[in-house]
Amino acid sequence: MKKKILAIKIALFALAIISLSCAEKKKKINLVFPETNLASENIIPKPSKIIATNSAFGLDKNTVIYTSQASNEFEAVGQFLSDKIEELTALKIPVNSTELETVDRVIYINQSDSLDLQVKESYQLYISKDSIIINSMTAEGAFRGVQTLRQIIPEKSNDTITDHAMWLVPSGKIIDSPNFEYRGAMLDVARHFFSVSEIKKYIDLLAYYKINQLHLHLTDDQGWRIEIKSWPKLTSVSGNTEVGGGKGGFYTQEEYSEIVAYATEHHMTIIPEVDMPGHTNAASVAYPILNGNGKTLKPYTGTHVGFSTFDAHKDTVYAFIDDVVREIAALTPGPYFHIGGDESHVTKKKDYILFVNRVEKIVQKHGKQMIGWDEIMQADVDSSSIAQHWNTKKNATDAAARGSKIIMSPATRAYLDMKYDDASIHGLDWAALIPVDTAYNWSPTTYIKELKKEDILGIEAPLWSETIANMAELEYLAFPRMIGYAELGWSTDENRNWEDFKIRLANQTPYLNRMNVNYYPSTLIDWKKDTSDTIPKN
Ligand code: TNX
Repeated sequence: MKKKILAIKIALFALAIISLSCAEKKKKINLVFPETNLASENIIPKPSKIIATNSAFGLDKNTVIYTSQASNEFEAVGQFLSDKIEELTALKIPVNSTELETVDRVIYINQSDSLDLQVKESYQLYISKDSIIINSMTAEGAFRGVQTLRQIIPEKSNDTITDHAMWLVPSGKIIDSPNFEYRGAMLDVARHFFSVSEIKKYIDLLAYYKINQLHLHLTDDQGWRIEIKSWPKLTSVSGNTEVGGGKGGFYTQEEYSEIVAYATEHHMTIIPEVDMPGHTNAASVAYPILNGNGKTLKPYTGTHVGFSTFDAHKDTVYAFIDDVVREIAALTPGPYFHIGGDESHVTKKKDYILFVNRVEKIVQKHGKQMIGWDEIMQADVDSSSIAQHWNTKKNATDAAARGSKIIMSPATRAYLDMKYDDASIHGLDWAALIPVDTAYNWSPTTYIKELKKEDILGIEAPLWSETIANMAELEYLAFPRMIGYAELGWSTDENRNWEDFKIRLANQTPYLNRMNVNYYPSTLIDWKKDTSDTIPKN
């Protein structure tokens, strides 16, 4: 039955293409395109396979988008593509319109069960003179394919081929699949607060490079950033402080849901982090009963770490955590809840272990999978819980030994808050200086040689915000390094090469400028200056 429906779908689609290309032949038999080369386009992350056919698809006012009707999600991906084409070209491309009169060419976003599509994010992109077809099993895969397509639509139209503007998309075939299922960025909104609109802009930029996880570090010593209705003082008292004495801020539950919904539209998972038992001064200032360090509490706006802790022996603490996890889990469609667990220097080791063991049960009770910084592996955590490696190799190898997956965020390679070099105006340097090439030139698979590829869930680049207080400063540290981390997550080691990446990165400036991104203009990169030339391959 399923096969029959599929056959009908394919036949209908073929008919549409044939009738369109007939119309094309009648009207525009003479379209002659300059030679193109899909294989030398500046696509990031690098796709698994590209075969160029050296012609072009002419994107113009007579192009339409059709999508699979398998679910509404495919139509939403088509609408997303149409919106992005409009931002770039001002063309208004209809999606699933029923009026076929003026159609010359079609972009078809197709649900496919082809065995060549290995995982849900895999896609195939076929570009010919008459049609562009994106095949994928899921809307998520189609969305990743759409990002590739966006990257190969030129900034400028060609106005000499026909009597109206046409954007020439190089023809050929791209077969693509992610190397890691988890490709993340983390933003610390606790040390400095970032608004909903700033986070949305970060999501826009991350999604363009196929990042699929955004981890929000929502609480720390300096502030608590998410409304918890059953413990209102968390935000009424501790939502208003931040590093350096600024005004801070917090997300109401409605605003947080708005971020989650925006991420979902971009096929991105929001991972909430409530850091504990350390990094909890702000929570204890609001509710002193939680405090376990025996000291007098006051708001903290400095940048030291490791002085605060919850009391691991009080039932009230676990009742509090149960409420917090319950309320946040209810706003979280994604599978993960991050409990922090780092740098609990004033928690006794046996208390730390007891605490993590109990909190894991709470996270599981609310239907989520626990992630924690690598220290959590000192406790007796379940193999379903995930370690985020930032510092201690032994914690990562212990995680693998017990069957837990690992997210790779080694501070010396993947920390976006490290300075690029001595001239950097923002950032810290306790782990390393991380220039753009060092950020790119390592492998999440072999960085800890005792780990196997299967032990690793993926990569995440954390951006701690002690030294950054606004979007321009965030962008300075995140870009261009984040673009390299996106490639480390998606492309295989065999398919990555600094010399080749460097050129593709240099050619991101039209996009970054259009998005008004304050990227760090590293002198390691020969940045493309304007939109009329392309930095050539050697
Ligand atoms: C260490 S990395 C921390 C954070 C700081 C960061 C600054 C980790 C799990 N903890 O609390 O913000 O260094 O680079």
